[in-house]
Amino acid sequence: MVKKYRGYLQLGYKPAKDDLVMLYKIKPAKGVSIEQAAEAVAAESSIGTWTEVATMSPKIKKMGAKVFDVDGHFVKIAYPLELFEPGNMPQIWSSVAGNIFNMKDVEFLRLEDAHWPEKLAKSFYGPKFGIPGIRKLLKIPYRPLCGTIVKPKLGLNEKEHAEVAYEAWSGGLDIVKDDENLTSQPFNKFQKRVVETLKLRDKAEKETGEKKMYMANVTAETSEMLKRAKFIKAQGGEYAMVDILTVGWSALQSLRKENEDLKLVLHAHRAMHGALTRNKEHGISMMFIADTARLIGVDQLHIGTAVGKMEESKEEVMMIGEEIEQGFVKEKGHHRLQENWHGMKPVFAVCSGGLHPGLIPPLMRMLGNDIIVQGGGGVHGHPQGTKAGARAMRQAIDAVLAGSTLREWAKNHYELKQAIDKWGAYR
Ligand code: CAP
Ligand code: MG
Repeated sequence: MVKKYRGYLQLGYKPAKDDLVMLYKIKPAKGVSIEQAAEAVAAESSIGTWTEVATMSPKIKKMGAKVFDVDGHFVKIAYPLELFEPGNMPQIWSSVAGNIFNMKDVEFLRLEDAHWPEKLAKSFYGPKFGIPGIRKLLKIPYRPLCGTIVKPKLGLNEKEHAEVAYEAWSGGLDIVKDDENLTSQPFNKFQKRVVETLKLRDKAEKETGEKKMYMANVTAETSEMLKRAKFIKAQGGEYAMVDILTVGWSALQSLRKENEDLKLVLHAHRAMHGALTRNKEHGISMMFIADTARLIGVDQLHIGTAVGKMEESKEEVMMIGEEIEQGFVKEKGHHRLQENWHGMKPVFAVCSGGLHPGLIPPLMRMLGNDIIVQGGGGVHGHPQGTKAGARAMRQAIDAVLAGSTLREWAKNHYELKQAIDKWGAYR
């Protein structure tokens, strides 16, 4: 194959403070060297195309991305800041997560991570509340937060939905969330659901003396989504849930901008991420999606569980948890680049998907207390129903905090006993 991309290979270049650094895993196409494939990626994602063009100038050449490190299939590329429009996430993705996945020069390409320069990072809002803000709002300083997703995913009407939420709150859960595909269908309209559910939230708060949160799903066309978020606020809601990949970065940025005034806690669901993240040879990592979500400014983000129903490794879940919750993270293997979040608030990691009380101990051992534990099936599937399921979840968390095993704790906690009789208990 003819060498078409020239000048992008600058091994040994030391990235400037303002460069955006990307880590890719590249499997070159047959007959293409890793260096050639890396140059093709650097060119197409910055200033180049498949041939030299007469309109190129030495000044523009300088703006080209630089392949500065090649280690086996792993390639690091530095991008000058001026390639990017501050505060425009779609533009950044169009550049470094765009055309390059479909180039003939690469057989496979996986975007592993980014290191964001301060100037670019700070052009985004970042989380409004983050972990400290959420803990303050809920008045829960230390323990993991605990929630449920109303199930069945679809089909309950507004009043039935609110009743299920009420049972969950009464049983001891902090948070109730809509499922990702419940928005405003004829059988369950958004506005009526919010009104009914918040009514019972108030009742549950009065009865339990605890703060209770309802995360209504605002996912919709952008202007409609903003209307729904405003409606939540007007009704006294404190949270909005959004499916960040299906609405897209532009819509998420609009919601975050509106949220400067609304001041809702933003919960980020990530349906569809598997289409990008699951293939470890090709696509976009959850790490990069998580970076993007933190920069734009969600307050809570699903990161997986490693012990539940979704495919993901323990290492991956832990690394993403650190990435969104810490102020500084070190480079790790070929999966994560060093990151300094420049004071940007930490995002609360949400663990959801196939969880039940018996899985709480390994989950907390793996990720600590700064997690939001959510169980859908693992709450409403309890032999005695939702309220007992909620109790069993809280009991499992209490057991771990008290340093007890679940089996020991279950001797005096009947709901927990029933849950582990059904689903088992893990250490
Ligand atoms: C959990 C859940 C979540 C997925 C997403 C569901 O329900 O509400 O959407 O787990 O997980 O509908 O499946 P269950 P992730 O507790 O009943 O499994 O974001 O990690 O992909
Ligand atoms: Mg769901």
